[in-house]
Amino acid sequence: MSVASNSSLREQQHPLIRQLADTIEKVWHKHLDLSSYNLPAELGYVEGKLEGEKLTIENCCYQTTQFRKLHMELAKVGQMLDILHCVMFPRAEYDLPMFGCDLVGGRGQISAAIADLSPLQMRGILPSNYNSALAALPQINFSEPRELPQWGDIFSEFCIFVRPVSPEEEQMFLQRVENFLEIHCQNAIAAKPVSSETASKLLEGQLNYCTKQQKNDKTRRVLEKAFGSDWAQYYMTTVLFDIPS
Ligand code: BLA
Repeated sequence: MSVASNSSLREQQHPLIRQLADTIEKVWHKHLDLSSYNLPAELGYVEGKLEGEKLTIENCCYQTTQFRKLHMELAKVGQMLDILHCVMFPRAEYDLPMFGCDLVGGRGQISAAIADLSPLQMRGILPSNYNSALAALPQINFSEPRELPQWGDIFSEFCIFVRPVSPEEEQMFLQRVENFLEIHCQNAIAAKPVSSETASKLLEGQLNYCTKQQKNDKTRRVLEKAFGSDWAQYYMTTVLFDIPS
């Protein structure tokens, strides 16, 4: 799916979502050698109805040497709900964490802003180069931190999950996600393939990550209400959090 076809929906989104979508694409294009990734044809652009409002979903997907899938999705439910979802799925041959980000807002207010570089090795340990780079970022505080749901044990100690309450906090979040992406892309392109033993552990970690994310009832409910439960299940397990083979 081309960048241009995403622009229409992007222009109607909450400004923070628009800015974050632009930032993600900017950093990807700056560091990575992007190849196309073909989603099943019927899933690039999707429309449904949720409580009488139109739900529109636009997907943008790439792959690279180090990533089996780079996925960014923008969704909009009438004037009620704006969503940005982004996940960078590493290939198991590289010891890289999972970048994930979700922004959910409506009526001018972002209610959930979450971003993380999540460890895939057992016992939740990030690769040491990530640990030191992330620990070196300036300390930031948000006035409304949010509590992670039960399945949220996949996230790292560097995870940010907040309700940004001001333009300043929105920009602080945006800046932090850009930092995460810069650190991630720079480490990814320098990464060397790992042993097959390590790769199978990383694969298991990715399986665990995707399985936990599939437990997000809030995401599921939006999709179920608009498209039915079978489609929601199909979408969550093939597009949002497909388990690698
Ligand atoms: C929360 N996700 C939510 C919420 C909605 C969605 C409506 C509730 C917002 C709130 O509580 O304020 C909906 N998110 C969607 C939909 C899509 C989507 C419909 O991406 C896609 C079409 N979610 C992710 C990723 C992360 C993530 C990659 O997709 C994290 C890296 C996290 N979203 C996440 C978390 C919550 C959330 C932790 C809060 C869940 C809770 O409080 O139970």
